[in-house]
Amino acid sequence: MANQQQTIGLLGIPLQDGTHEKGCLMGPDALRTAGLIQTLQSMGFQSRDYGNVRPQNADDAFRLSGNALNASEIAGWTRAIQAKAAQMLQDNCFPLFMGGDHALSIGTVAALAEHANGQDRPLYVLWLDAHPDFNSPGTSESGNMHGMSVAAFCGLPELSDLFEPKLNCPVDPTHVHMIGIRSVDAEERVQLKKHQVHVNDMRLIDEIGVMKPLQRLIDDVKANNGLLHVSLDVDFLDPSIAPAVGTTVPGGATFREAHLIMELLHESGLVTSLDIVELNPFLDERGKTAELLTDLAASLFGRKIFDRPTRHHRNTMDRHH
Ligand code: 5AB
Ligand code: MN
Ligand code: MN
Ligand code: MN
Repeated sequence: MANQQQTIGLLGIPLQDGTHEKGCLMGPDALRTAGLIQTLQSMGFQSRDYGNVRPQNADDAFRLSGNALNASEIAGWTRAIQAKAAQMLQDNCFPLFMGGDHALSIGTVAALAEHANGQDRPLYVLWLDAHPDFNSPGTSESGNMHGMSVAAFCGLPELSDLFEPKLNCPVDPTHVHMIGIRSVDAEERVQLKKHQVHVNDMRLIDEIGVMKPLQRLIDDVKANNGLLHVSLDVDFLDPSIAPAVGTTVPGGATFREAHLIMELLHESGLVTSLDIVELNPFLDERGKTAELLTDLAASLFGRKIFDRPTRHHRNTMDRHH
């Protein structure tokens, strides 16, 4: 649980082997350039930049059966990311992972789930994305592994060979809540239903807004004394405000919907880790996506437009003075 003394640890993950669109490897440096670290410091947080992680040596002979591009590279990245994340957790940091394509969450979430398990607490995941990323090598048409992250950390057997040693603590798929979904593959749809993932699609957001689905997650996490990881894919946002991503889908979250989610998450005091992924600076317009992501992170860590009476009193992510 983030508390007032907790240092925010930042890890760059310049991974792009999970996607066919090149440029995500520059994501961490674009976030640094946009002033993410300085912003958090100006809000009163201590921070520690762990630099950029390098992948472990991939085994050339490694293959997953089915359609999975760069599987050995992703396995090498996953192991390196798990090790770094475990170190950050050991240091008692609040881990903030800067991607890099979304395949990085295979490693970050695996490490976080293991850490949660060590505290006898369940890990919940808020997946903010246009896509559910619940493909496996048997269902994926593209073979791109950034579309398989959730399936991997939920322990689907087709992806289990990515992990060495094997995945100890798969995330319970019913603890994964997705918001922003608007592009689902046919087979993926079947798997999401089968595993009872909470999919809040954009149609639902159109109808009832973001507050109710988010409150459902918050209630669930509180009731079960869980840890909460937030994984923010740039394509969650509408492409008009966040063009710097290879997988744009029209009809995404608005500027205020995204900020409201972050503000409510802050007020909940429940968030214990964050991924910011899929930023492709090569596709950005004068840094505007990187700057928006920086502002969203600031909202998550407690930046407010104006003071207001809070609904909760457990503002554990408040800055210290
Ligand atoms: B992202 C697609 N479902 O599997 C696939 O950006 C897209 O991390 C995956 O959400 C998008 O290739 C992966 C068509
Ligand atoms: Mn994604
Ligand atoms: Mn996506
Ligand atoms: Mn449960």
